[in-house]
Amino acid sequence: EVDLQSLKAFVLERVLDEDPVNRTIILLGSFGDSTHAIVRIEKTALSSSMVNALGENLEKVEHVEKNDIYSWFMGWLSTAARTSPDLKINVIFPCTEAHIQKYTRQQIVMVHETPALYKSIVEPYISAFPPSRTQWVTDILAGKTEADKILYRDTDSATGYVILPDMKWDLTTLSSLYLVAIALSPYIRSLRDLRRMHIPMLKSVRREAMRVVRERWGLGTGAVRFFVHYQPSYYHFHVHIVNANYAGLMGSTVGQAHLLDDIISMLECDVNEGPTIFERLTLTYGLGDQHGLYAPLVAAQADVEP
Ligand code: M7G
Repeated sequence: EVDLQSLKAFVLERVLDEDPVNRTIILLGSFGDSTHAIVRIEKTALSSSMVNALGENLEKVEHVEKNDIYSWFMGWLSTAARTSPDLKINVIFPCTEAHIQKYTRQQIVMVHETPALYKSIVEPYISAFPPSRTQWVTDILAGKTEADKILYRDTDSATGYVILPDMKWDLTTLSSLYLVAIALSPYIRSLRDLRRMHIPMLKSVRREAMRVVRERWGLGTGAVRFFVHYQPSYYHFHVHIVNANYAGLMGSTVGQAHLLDDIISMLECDVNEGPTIFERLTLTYGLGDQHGLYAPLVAAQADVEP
């Protein structure tokens, strides 16, 4: 159990990544023993209540510069103004080498994954993950964790799924609303496994998520963006559901994010007998140099005619 005490005891080993635009920093370290922990720290969004009473809440300002009609300052909030949290902290403990790789700043290279490369390199890579990698998914689906957060559940074992807030979301800032829909079935590991028979489930995710965000948060039609990652971090099928206006979003990069609406449409257009569209497509995406697929896929690119 990670708590304030362990966070206070955190010993930094190195900074894995930092992003001044998103106001995040990702640290690798430990809570005093040899077990690695990743701590991701993000400055929370400004709450309107704080800004509404800016006059009362500002304790100190330092003047930086003035030029004609332009002035800029650094400001400090009074302790009394701190009614909402300053930081959102995500901890992965104990973390694996795969987590360290994922959160380490990386050089990206675009690769083409042909169906043949999927079969020879990617499919074995996915199959090699131990089930413990998606223990958090299993626990959610079994109702063991985050049970009080479930927003919708379709219990059909083949076509069912759950919708709940993504751990990326702070649960309050509507403009960065982030939910995730997770299929109950473990047999769809990624985009590559989607078939026409999954269309009803995909449409149901779209419909029910729209209903949930309308009923709970008053968001209208078209207010959220549905997408699927390829490559994902976790090979248990899930759909990202994110406020369409959320711009500062990593993870919606071209190549990695595939619109759910396009996926549904592609499956619907795919009326051929034989291998289905996601078995036939060459998929192109960026891979970081720390990714487990980087070395084999980059090496194989010489044989690919894009
Ligand atoms: P992904 O496309 O596999 O990987 O998405 P990404 O992290 O590179 O985007 C997995 C999604 O599940 C991400 O949006 C994660 O933030 C989210 N997620 C991961 N974990 C471990 C949890 C969790 O334990 N609970 C919840 N609610 N969401 C999680």
